[in-house]
Amino acid sequence: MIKLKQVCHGLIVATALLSLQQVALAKTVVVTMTAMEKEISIDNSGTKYPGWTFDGTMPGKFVRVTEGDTVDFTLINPAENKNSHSMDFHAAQVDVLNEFAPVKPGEKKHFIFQAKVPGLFLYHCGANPMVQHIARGMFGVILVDPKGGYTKAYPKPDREYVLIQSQYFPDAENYKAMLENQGWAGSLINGKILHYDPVHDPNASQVLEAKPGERVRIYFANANINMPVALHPIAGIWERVYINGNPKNTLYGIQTYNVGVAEADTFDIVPPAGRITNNAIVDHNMSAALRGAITILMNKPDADPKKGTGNQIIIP
Ligand SMILES: [Cu+2]
Repeated sequence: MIKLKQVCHGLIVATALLSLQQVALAKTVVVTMTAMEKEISIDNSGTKYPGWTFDGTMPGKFVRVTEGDTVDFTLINPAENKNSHSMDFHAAQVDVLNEFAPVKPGEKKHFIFQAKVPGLFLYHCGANPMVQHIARGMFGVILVDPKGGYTKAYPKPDREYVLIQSQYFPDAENYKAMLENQGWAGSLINGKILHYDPVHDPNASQVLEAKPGERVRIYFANANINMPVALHPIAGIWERVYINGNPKNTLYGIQTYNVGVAEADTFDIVPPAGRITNNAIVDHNMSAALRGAITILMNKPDADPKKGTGNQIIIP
């Protein structure tokens, strides 16, 4: 009887220690972004566009935290900007009228939230007219890695890439056309038409790379204004799709997965071992593919070891 009590007591202590450890492991991640109304390039030949951006790039930076972490966020809107801007993190559960409120030029906004749900989430500016702020470039993704880490159900990938698709409206002032989905002339992948497709654009200098047989994980977000994305890896099959990037929502053996507007999902592909292959990751809605939503993944033994790791998870 005493022994049993001791065992129980030991278990309780161990459990308490474990939860203490989990609390201790959760960290605060400080994220600062500056709204920048500046000219950007929307293709591989340098075509200029009057962007509205977070930190000067479309998309904004890749934010990565672990489930349970606290995000300590500040948005700076410099006085030289003409418009109010805001931040809407889809990973946050807060008050739209408070944390996500617009910030006037010359002001800044600070808020914190706990990233309680694992997965891949869009973030974007929500200032009025929101359609224009997103179309002009104010979006990105935040990845909340599951606190359990890699498991059999969520295996460690060999390479990771972020791809964010959005629509290009050349008339940046005409937000009414954006609302009606009129006049869109390009599909942007990480801010550029045919960004990683030298097959269709001789000016493209980058592709995604992996070695044959490696597990390649694609974090994909749909930042379109009005159109879903039919994501398909030509000459391949998605080995798994984690809906919303959450390992609890896993599908297997998927040819095409429809990603709704403002949805972000995680896709694993494992190209065959022992041979060189290429995949073209496309939006199978042809109107989008042929306007720029094609990305080449090359699978070859001499794949650049840096690609799909570190600061090359979003290839510039
Ligand atoms: Cu904005």
